[in-house]
Formats: sequence, C-alpha cells, structure tokens
Amino acid sequence: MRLIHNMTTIAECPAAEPPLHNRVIKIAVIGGSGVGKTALVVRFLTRRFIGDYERNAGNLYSREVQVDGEQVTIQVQDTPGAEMTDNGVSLPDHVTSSIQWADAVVLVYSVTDRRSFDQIEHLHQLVARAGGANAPSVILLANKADLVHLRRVDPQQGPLLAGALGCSFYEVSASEDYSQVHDAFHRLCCQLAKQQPPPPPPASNSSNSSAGGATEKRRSPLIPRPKSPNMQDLKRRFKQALSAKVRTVTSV
Ligand SMILES: Nc1nc2c(ncn2[C@@H]2O[C@H](COP(=O)(O)OP(=O)(O)OP(=O)(O)O)[C@@H](O)[C@H]2O)c(=O)[nH]1
Ligand SMILES: [Mg+2]
Repeated sequence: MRLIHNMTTIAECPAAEPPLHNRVIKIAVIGGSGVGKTALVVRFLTRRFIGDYERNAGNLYSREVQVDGEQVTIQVQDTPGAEMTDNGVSLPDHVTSSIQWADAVVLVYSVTDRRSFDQIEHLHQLVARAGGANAPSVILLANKADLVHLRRVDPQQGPLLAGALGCSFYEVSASEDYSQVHDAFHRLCCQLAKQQPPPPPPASNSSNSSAGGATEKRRSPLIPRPKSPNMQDLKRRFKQALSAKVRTVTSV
C-alpha cells in the first residue's frame, strides 16, 4: 500500500518532468537495511511519518521547493539497504548508478544499530570510488534518536566519524521531529543550489540551448530530457507556414 501524498514518484509517473528552467537538485539516500531511509525521505518531502514503509522500495521522488527564495526541483533517490559481505559492504549496480547521478549523498545509520554505523566508512569509500572526479557531496545522518533505551552508538561517535570523513553531521528522529530532518536536507539543498550554475533563461530562440551545462551533463537517464528548442522552433515555423498557405488546421 502506498501512502505517499503530495509528491510525485517518478518511477510510477514517467511523465513527471521538472519545469524546464528550475534548478534540479539530485540527492541519493544510502545506508544499511532498516535504518529509516524511506522514513526520512518521506518525512522530508511530505512532513509525515507513516511508520510502515515498503521495504527496499528504491523509488525516485520529485518535489518543487523554495530554496533561498528560488523555486527548485528536488529529486531524491531512496535506495535499498546496503548489505555487509565478507569484503565489506556491497551495493547493487543501480545504487552505484544513483551515486553517479546524484549531486549529493545522504549516508544514514541508525543509533540503535551498531552494524549500520560500522558500514558508514565503507559506504563513504564506495561513494568516493563510484563518483570518481565528480564525487557527490556527502552528509551523515544518525536516525532514530528517539529510541534512547535502544541506543547502540554513543552520541559523540557520529560527529567524530563525520569529522574524519569531512562531512556535516545531523542526529535526527524521523518519527519524532520533522524540523531536524527538514533542517538537514534543507541546508544540503541550499549548499548545492549555491554550487550549481544558475538555470538557463527561458529559450526564446535556438541559440539558448542549455545542452552543454554541468547540470545537464549529470542528468539521469531516468529523467526525460527536455525537448530541444530547435525542434520546437522548427515545428512552430512549420505550423505557421502551413496555416498561412493552406488555411487549414494542421497538427504536426
Ligand atoms: N522509533 C523510530 N522508528 C523509526 C524511525 N525511522 C524509521 N523508523 C522505523 O524503522 C523501520 C524501518 O524504516 P524504513 O524507513 O523502512 O527503513 P529503510 O532504511 O528504508 O529500510 P529498507 O528499505 O528495508 O532498507 C520502520 O518500522 C520505521 O517506522 C525513527 O526515527 N524512530
Ligand atoms: Mg526503504
């Protein structure tokens, strides 16, 4: 059963396309199984905590939000839980693709699950390796802070690890506190929006194509590409020529 409201799951709605001239911020959420990745994504995008989520859903969500007064499209890739193997942590190929697609990765562990904390360093290495020269920004989220009696990771260990990895750290509870979760994602979005080049202005003619921009280069194959302005211009001129000569309604 899907209980997600007020946002679009791109995987379920292939027609969903970000407005052409919005900045697009792409975030992948990665971590061990059951740490609360889906709960965090849903909390951030809908403000709701439902409590029962489809396991390993791996959906891509999209939502329009205001960042520093600017309307941006945020795309968040939820991913299946990473599994421990004899050689460390393994990630399915499509999660590696998500890392390469993303502008930023949110690494998540649960304070109630020591193994999920121990995975973080391996996951950070995999993110750096998968991203290569284009490695995405990373933040570290410790989730389930409300479960005080079940805590297995000391509060000071998260910031220490984040310091060693060179990333920001937030301890949150997806179930208890929307503002902490919102704050963590929102700061990340602000930082990413500042790093990106401004979106191209609305194209009035064929010379305004944005195909060479950095944002465009990293666009996922999952996301439909905008129509070429050249093609649209051609169609418009073709229509004009037809209606002037033949004076009939023609569709192209
Ligand atoms: N108490 C508490 N429970 C939480 C919190 N976040 C998630 N949960 C619960 O933890 C369980 C797992 O949450 P999910 O969001 O499905 O975790 P996940 O990381 O997406 O799991 P997989 O997709 O299976 O890897 C669910 O029962 C959630 O209700 C939290 O902050 N506090
Ligand atoms: Mg999940």
